[in-house]
Amino acid sequence: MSKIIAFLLFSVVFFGCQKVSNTTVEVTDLSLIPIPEKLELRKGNFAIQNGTVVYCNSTELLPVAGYMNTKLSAAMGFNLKTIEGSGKGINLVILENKDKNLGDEGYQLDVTPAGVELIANKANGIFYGVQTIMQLLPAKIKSKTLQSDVKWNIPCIAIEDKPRFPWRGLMLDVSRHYFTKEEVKEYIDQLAEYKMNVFHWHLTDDQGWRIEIKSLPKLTEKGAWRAERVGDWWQREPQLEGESTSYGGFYSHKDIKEVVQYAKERFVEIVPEIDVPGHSLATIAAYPEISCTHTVTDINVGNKFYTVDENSICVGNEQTFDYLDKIFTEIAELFPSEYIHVGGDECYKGFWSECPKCQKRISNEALKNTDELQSYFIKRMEKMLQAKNKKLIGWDEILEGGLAPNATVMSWRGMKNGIKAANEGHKVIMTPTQHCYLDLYQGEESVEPATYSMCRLMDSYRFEPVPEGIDPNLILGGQGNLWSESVPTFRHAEYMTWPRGWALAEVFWSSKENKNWSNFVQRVEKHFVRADYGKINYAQSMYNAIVTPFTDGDESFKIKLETEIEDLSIFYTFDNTDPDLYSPQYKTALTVPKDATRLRIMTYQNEKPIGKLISLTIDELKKRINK
Ligand code: TNX
Repeated sequence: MSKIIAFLLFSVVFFGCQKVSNTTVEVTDLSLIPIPEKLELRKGNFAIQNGTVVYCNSTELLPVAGYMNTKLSAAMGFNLKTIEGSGKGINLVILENKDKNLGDEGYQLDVTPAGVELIANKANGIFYGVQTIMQLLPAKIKSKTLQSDVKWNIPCIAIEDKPRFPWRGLMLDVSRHYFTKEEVKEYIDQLAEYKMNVFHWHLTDDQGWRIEIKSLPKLTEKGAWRAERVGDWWQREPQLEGESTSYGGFYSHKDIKEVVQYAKERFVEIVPEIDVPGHSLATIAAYPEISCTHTVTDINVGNKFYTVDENSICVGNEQTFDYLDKIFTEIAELFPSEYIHVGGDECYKGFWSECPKCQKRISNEALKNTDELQSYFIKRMEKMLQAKNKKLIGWDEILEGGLAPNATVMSWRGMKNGIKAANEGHKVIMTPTQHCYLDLYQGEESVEPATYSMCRLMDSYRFEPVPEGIDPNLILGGQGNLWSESVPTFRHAEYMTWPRGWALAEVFWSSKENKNWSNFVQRVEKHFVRADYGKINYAQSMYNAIVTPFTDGDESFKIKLETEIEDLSIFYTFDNTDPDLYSPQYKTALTVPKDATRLRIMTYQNEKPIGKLISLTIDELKKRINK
């Protein structure tokens, strides 16, 4: 009962003191992510039953109704009949007289015991309303097998909702590790359920070229395959002479068209990235003639190579631009997106400094240095894309040496470069590492798969994409980025993406005022249950303790323990036994007993163990102080 009261209170506080009537609905049924703009809970339910009809007032909505039926029918065990028109049941309605307030993606949902009415200006809004309906249904709806013991009730509710930002993205790097077409579709499906609308597809990098280019077949014949390795990234043994290149894969034109169509049905725009002029080792391996030294190399397997092996294409060579024109012609034809991402990040320019053709370009174009050579390259790429009716996006390094006139900047090295670009009047997508990098640790690193640096769920949730003093219209939105150096499987991609991706979905969709960390965490816990039914992996790192060793003023060594979320208790031992509810409970910074060798930590929620057992040697802890 207290949960219900808590939610009602929450509704009043966070939805502008609206009238909220008493209800029998459990909070479990009302755990919407992202949180809607306005919500009013009412008495009663609408029950979806065998025979419930979905009415569409426009043919445009038939695919949305079809999508909804596919999502619901497996668990429900029956199909929802779809009829054009209107009637008693679930009505999907595109407004003839547009409601300015709802914009292109907003919707209004009205659920009464008699029926459901979902209205919007466009099919996009209806699609997002359908996501809300699905999240209002019991968690078992996520199951792909029949759940016969469930009443498919939707609580009576009135919702008015629209996104804060037009760009709500996730990026997946399919170069460092390859993900199949089916996995990519699954990723798109998952992000769309949280009302995200951009899938940035990082298709090329030093460890693999993943898209068929018919006019340059070696890009995939050679560039898509490398020797198989499983060891730690950057510590791997390079490909050996004569070793088979059995690891990899690529997407054919047919595959790409299929994925683009799949994304379109989910109102997701795919922004393809071909990363140039750096991160191009796979390109060079396929066509050494467009590198500065023409050295023949193997595809990088995750061994150290930067500055030693060439991975920037030669910008002095005209042939480079002929090849790029071929590549981007096919890319522009395959992807309907108005944007193409050309990378531009971390370009090593050492080989350009030694290359006669690059030097000649520098003098012919009266450029000052290799930074300006990169800027020359990006400006030329912008013209190339414009001729194909596309707009250029690049990582924030494209600012170096001068920004191309109409470029959109993806700010990743913090927000500063995004701010700089916005101050020059450019559009910006904010993806700063400290909030948006889904490849980073999401909790105590000794109990996580190896990666580097930290981005907790809380760090993602507290992200504010619009810096003070910047015109908010120039900030298109933001994006979570999943780089896949240490992501060898799709299950692990899910683990790294959720729940941080849910936090970002709320940052990009919901209004600032409606965000609330502790309420979000409660909803996340409900979504864990939903993900379990959907067999979707996620991380529970938010339950692990935060361990911070420090030296006090008098130089004595102490350890602070905290939790990322509320209502957890921490128990610990120094005596080499596993802690439980009866071990010492953490209250204040710990002083390490003189001869202790190891600290063990366990968190509890409602007296039940949760999270992972953390076990750290005192030496490890000491080392962390100076890090
Ligand atoms: C930087 S972000 C990169 C990627 C790496 C990533 C690892 C960016 C534009 N470049 O190539 O995969 O860090 O976190």
